[in-house]
Amino acid sequence: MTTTSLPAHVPVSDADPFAPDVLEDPAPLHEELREAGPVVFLSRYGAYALARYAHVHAALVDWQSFPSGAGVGLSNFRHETPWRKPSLLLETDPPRHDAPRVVLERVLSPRALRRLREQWAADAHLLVDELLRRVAGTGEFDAVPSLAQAFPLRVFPDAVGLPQEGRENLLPYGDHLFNAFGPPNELVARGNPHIGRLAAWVDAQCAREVLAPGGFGAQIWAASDRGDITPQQAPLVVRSLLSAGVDTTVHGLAAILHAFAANPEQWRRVRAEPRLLRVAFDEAVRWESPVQTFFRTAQGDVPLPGTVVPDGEKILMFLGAANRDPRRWERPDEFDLTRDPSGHVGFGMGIHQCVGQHVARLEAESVLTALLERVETIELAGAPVRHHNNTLRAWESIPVRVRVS
Ligand code: HEM
Ligand code: OVM
Repeated sequence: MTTTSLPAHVPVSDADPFAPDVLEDPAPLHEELREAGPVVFLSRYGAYALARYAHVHAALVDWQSFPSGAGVGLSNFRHETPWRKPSLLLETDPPRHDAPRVVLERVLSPRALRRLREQWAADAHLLVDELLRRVAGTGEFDAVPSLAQAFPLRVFPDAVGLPQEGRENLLPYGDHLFNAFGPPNELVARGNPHIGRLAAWVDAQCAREVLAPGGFGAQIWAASDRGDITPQQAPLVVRSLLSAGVDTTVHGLAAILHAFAANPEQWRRVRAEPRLLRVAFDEAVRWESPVQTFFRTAQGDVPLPGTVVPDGEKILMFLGAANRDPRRWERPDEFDLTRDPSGHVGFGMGIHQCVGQHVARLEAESVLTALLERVETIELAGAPVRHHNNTLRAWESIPVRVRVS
């Protein structure tokens, strides 16, 4: 960006939201952007930033002015070729978005998930029992591999109907995909050598013959038999599940486990009042915002407070900053089970709002319910370590100590 192309009337920041120090702790940048004004121009990327709740919310619900079809990463599909075929959900606008969306809403509805409840509850009890037996001496373990990764990897690929072989590709594929929404920095460069092989495996799993009967994948193919979507669309809809369904829940579970370990009094509270668990996961998603950012692209010259975003320019929405905007939330930095977190934008808002959120909630409820029955206290047993990703707020390691009842 040259100074001649700086927009008038907008505060300008040369900060890099994807730099390692910001990924380590984005809070200082979030506050800076929220306080600078409703819209801030990011000179490094030539993109417009929204960090206040009201404006992030307004952009999310106005898909006509802020469409997704030119990509929800920094890359502008009007000018650049996407690294993979665009998603029929995430990277598509109405009317093309409608049919795939209706199909996935049906396959992942709370009603449809009822048949998984008992199985997932049993799986969670088994996992927690095995884990607590293994750590019986000290009660110490790393909550990331032992719970946050172990549970989704145990239940989600089965629910989709994937074969056993190659499941280890799911997390690295998602990690690269979420990095690729950001700029082509070091994180993306490190994934590039592997993504051809990972993407080939993911694409191959979307074929009808590969997917076990009864699973989410087979149900998507059945929807194409009914004519709800075309047989050409079915594999790409399956790909959305494999893209968005694993890393998100791993880091969502890590977020809630970290939230409780760092706030042991909140665990005591939910032990006393287990019905608080329902709100706990949404409060953790608000507090941590496992998906931190998504872009949109201005359709026409779009007026925003104090400026006009020219047609075709990228807008970066800071979901994590909106979810801690003091204009919207009291004591926003506190993980607090007595607050009402509804209205948070951690799952997005509007027509693209997370279609898998009931799956994520059921996974969290299964694991936390199993823990609640056995674990009296939980606390940090060491310094947790972040995993850096251009889009995801993630943990590499969360050492915890539990006392078992
Ligand atoms: C959309 C977050 C779990 C599938 C979204 C969006 C967010 C999000 C913020 C909106 C994207 C946008 O507006 O551009 C999360 C978080 C999760 C989670 C924080 C876990 C804690 C899941 C799961 C699945 C899933 C488990 C699949 C089973 C999708 C899909 C979309 C989406 C397919 C695109 C929907 C559309 O464009 O209509 N998610 N997600 N997500 N999510 Fe999730
Ligand atoms: C998709 C997709 C990929 C990544 C994330 C997402 C958060 C969706 O392929 O549809 O939603």
